[in-house]
Amino acid sequence: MDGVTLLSDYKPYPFEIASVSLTFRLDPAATRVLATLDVTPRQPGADMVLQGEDLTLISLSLDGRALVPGDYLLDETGLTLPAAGLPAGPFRLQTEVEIAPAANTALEGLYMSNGMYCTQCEAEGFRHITFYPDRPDVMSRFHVRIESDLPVLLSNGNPVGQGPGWAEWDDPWPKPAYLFALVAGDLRATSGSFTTRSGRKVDLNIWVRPGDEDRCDFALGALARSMTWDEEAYGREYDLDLFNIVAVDDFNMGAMENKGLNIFNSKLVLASPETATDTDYERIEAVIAHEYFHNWTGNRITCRDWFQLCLKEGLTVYRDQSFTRDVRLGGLKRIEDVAALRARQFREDAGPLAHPPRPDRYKEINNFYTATVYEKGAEVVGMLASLLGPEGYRAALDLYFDRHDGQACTIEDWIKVFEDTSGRDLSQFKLWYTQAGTPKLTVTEAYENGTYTLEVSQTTPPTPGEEVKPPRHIPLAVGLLSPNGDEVVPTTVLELTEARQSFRFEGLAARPVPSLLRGFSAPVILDRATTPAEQAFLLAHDTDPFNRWEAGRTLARQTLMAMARGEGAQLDYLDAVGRLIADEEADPGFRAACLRLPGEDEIAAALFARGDTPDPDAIRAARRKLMKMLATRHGAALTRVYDSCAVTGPYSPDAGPAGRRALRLAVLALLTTEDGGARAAALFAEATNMTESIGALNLLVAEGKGQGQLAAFAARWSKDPLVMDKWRMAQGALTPPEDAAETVTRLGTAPEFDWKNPNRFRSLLGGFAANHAGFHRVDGAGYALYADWLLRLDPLNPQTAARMSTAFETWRRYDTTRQAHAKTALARIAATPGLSRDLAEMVGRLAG
Ligand code: 0A1
Ligand code: ZN
Repeated sequence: MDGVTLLSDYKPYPFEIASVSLTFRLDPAATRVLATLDVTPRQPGADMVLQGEDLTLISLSLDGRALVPGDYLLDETGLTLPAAGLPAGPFRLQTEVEIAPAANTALEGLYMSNGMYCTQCEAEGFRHITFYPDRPDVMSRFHVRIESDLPVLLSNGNPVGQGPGWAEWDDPWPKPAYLFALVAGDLRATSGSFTTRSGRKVDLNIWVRPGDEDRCDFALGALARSMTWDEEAYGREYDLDLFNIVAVDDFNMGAMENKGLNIFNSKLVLASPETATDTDYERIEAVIAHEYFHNWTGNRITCRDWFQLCLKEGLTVYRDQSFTRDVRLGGLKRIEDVAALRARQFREDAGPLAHPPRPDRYKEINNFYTATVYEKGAEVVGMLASLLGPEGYRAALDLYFDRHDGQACTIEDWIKVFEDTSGRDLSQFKLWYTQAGTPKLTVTEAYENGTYTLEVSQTTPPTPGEEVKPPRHIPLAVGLLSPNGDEVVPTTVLELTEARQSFRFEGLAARPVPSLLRGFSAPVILDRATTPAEQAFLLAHDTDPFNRWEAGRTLARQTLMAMARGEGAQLDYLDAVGRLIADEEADPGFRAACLRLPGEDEIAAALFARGDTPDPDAIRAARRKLMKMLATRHGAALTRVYDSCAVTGPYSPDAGPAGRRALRLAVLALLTTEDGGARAAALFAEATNMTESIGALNLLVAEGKGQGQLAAFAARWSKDPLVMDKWRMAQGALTPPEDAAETVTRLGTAPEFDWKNPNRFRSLLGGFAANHAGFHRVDGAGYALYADWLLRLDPLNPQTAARMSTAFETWRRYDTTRQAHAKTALARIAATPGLSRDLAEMVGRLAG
């Protein structure tokens, strides 16, 4: 098939490369890379294929003998050495190539960012550095020499020598090329140390540009917390004497787990109270943990091929989510994770880009760093943990590390450790990895003579290329409450394996109220006829914090759906919110999560799922109207909360004060619909931290106000691009829809807007894509503008252009006028000559 890679075509690499030695003579326009590969053939008669793209070959030799063009084949994908010219035993292959890091705008391979050299090799970036088997199952020991006048020269592993203009590094752990990293620049370290529980002292450094050193302390603390947690929760220790983190300004993703030398997008390292929000702090801690945890789940045990990406990513996300739950407020974290899963992964699963956590084909692997691989991959690990219980899960993980350390593995290997430790057959469970789509559970119930029966049926709608969906193995956590609110059956995990099953609970004194899918025990959609009164009851009484929130969310969503169809608001909802505002016992962060209304995209998805055609303008109007109704009805109580829960004293990003600030802002969002923005303007004027400053500004912008505050903010922060990203994001995402496209155009054409930097591009265009009614404007102006920007970015940075194209994944939900505009925009992109493989694959799938 044309340009398609298939899982079923996997073949082991026929050569072993025990060690590789690299020398980099750094130069912005003409860097020389000399590579020496020690090769042992494993399969007689095999050609040796080395990937290499955009490399100028200077020389090539085998066991010291120079090769000439007739000895090899060179094309735009790489170099092939025919078997006939290769020795039968071990040999040494040497290459020299030239590359141009300063011209590398794709930010893949070796590139420059603000005068510093850095690398990004996952998934297939190493082929832009030198000729090499650029696949994760080829693991070798790397020795690296860097020659440059820059003061700081870093690579993986341990430093083994340095002098004026050079440094050498040696990584004792064999690794695939995607974990290679090099950094060179004028950098400053914030340093610390960590002693592992077996007594190894590890030096920790966070490297940043001069001037940013004062924003590294939080990240350094987060790293030490992660190291401790992995020892305690998984028994995993760090395995080198040095752990370096480098912050770079131009980066396509969040961060990268290169062995001993993590490279981070600077927005996920740098934090100070004045410049970072509570959410930024939480994210920084989670991503530091995520990359650190990869040292075992990803680096020591890696993936056999890129189809197995969720082996490392799903597990590592599960690990970082568990870490955050342990170090912050667990119940609230689960709520945030599920809200994000639904917003991104359920949306993906319901549209043209749906794919299984382990896909079986791709054109461009970079397009599969998705919510399904990461977040659904984590849910699948969480289901294994709840099916086996904490001890069973830990036993399986211990076996995984014992059995597979140093290997490149598959999902089959992973499932086998769970089968071997539990004695259970998980072949049906494996469908979670190999099939796309979100199962729907339909629940009916009966109560008679003290016996309560739940009848559960499951179906999964077809997804692109997958019509037949057999039943899945689903853990369904259930509790039962008595009518007076006591828990009569504590959480029990039911296992669904059939299309239809029933479960009986006996000896009950009265008909219970069920609390289903506690803790969101499986990534499914629950469909059960329920009344607003029952949801309000659960919101008040459920012992499971997730389900309390879920009940409130369901009430809010149903009210908003009804209002978007022109019906009135539900009184049960309005009253339940009143009780919640007054409930001083409940955690403030939890109350904040309950007070935030579902977003416009979530309402649109819910309407579409029940067969309606969502109208973005009606949805927006309904949401604003409901906020106003809440403010009118509960104004006095809201004002009391707002006035009484201000956080004073020195700033701390901990969950306690962050939750109080979140509650205050959630309350302010409601009050702002009624007070003309007076309180938000006052908060903006007096705020001493970014959480409140940008929180207040967001609310003003959403009201179509805040021009003065926007100008003041820009005047204060114009020299700080990461802070200005928040300013751009606010305007892209929240400017009222009629003005949004024009605002984005104005900001995007301003001279200071460096759209080639992915953070800048994402803040403005990603913000705009989240402006539901603005992006989906009925005249198609939103789609057209967005397509223009994707086409502008694609020739320079295909990866980011392709990722951002997912804004179009929901176009089939809307009316035929909007659909026609979206199709026109996608067709215009598809018809553009020279489109990257990344974006071409995405628009093909989006339009399909
Ligand atoms: N493995 C990293 C994510 C990552 C993936 C691809 C990249 O470039 C294309 C960069 C980073 C992680 O999970 O954090
Ligand atoms: Zn990861």
